[in-house]
Amino acid sequence: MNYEKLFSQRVVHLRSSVIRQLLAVSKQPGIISFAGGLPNPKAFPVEDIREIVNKLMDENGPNTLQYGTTQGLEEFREEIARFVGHMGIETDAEQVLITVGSQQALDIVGKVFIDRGDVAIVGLPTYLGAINAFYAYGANMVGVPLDEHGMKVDVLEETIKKLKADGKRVKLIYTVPTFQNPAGVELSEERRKRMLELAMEHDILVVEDEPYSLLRFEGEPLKPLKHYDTEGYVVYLGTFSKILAPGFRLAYVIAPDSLSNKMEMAKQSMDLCTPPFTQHIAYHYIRNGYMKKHIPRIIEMYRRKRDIMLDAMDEHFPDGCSWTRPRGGMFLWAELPKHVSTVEMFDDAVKEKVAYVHGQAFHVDGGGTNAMRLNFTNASDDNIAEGIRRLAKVIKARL
Ligand code: PMP
Ligand code: G9A
Repeated sequence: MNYEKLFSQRVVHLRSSVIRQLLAVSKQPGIISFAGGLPNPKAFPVEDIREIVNKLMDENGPNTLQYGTTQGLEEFREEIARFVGHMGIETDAEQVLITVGSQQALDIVGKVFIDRGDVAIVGLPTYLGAINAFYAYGANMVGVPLDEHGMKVDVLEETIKKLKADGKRVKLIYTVPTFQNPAGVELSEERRKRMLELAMEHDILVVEDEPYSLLRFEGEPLKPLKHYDTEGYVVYLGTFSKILAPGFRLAYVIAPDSLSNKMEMAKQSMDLCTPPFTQHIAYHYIRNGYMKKHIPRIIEMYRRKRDIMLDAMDEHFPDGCSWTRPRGGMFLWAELPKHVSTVEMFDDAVKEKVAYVHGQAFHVDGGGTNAMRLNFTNASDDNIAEGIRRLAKVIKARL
């Protein structure tokens, strides 16, 4: 059968994710992987979950195994509304839509907003999963560079004006404001406000994707853009993947009712509903105070791992390399001398049994050729130090 003849036009826009492909490489024996954005398995609260599941089965078993509403379990949505209230987002259960990971939320955003050729503005670099989700709907992705304070809003303004002058339809700005994936940087308060102002001035949606904001090792929390949003320009995406367990595939979108309804319709045809089973567990996890105790434990572990990685890089990486020093999250971003291609170097690294994601994967403009993203949360403490030694050896050989 020749499927090619039958494929829809949409498949042209489907791209395979380098990160997903690398998960297989990471599983090779002896490899120390800084590639995938995987939480540390020791950060999964296995015993607490066992306790909650037993209790749920005793008290409410059949209910957790039934279909649920597309919007999500009502008491869980109410709990989430309270949870984000502590971060400065004023909302209610009606504005909360539970999704199968925030990856699904990105897909829903694409489905609801992007027609072929519509512009989505993203960071240089930005999260690969968002690039692929928007690209699948035919988005024209335009990049705006970041520095240590996040997306450069002056360049953002110029970019929007130019795109509009060229007759382009700019639909959304995608941002990961806190401990950005992949660069690890934070969008400053001033820039958050300016980004929202620009969105309002030019009638563009802001998609604020915040998986990492609660994994803060130091510094004062900044308010989300959604906090400043009185007019419904911001769609906020949160997830339990990094503060509970990615295997739950549980996340949420906060959007004004009219938009939330449209997103709910888009979700109906994808999966009918997010698994009620995991929603019930997560609801108990937050409601009964487990989450409050758990997050500080993850922070302590990840802060230590970040420090081990930074210390090892200070010791072993050669001159001419630079890297970010994230104050939270799961990633740092390293740049090597311009002539070193991290795509070409990857095979050398795998031979030395260490893996990373090359910078180009996170660039919509072909940039990032001499950069790499390093995840510091998944490997054991000893392996972080050893992996950095191996990586430094590979880089030195290239230089
Ligand atoms: N957005 C960003 C910025 C991410 O880093 C990730 C996961 N690495 C996701 C979305 C998807 O997360 P999930 O689907 O597990 O909620
Ligand atoms: O496993 C995934 O695809 C989620 C992690 C994303 C990342 O590494 O950025």
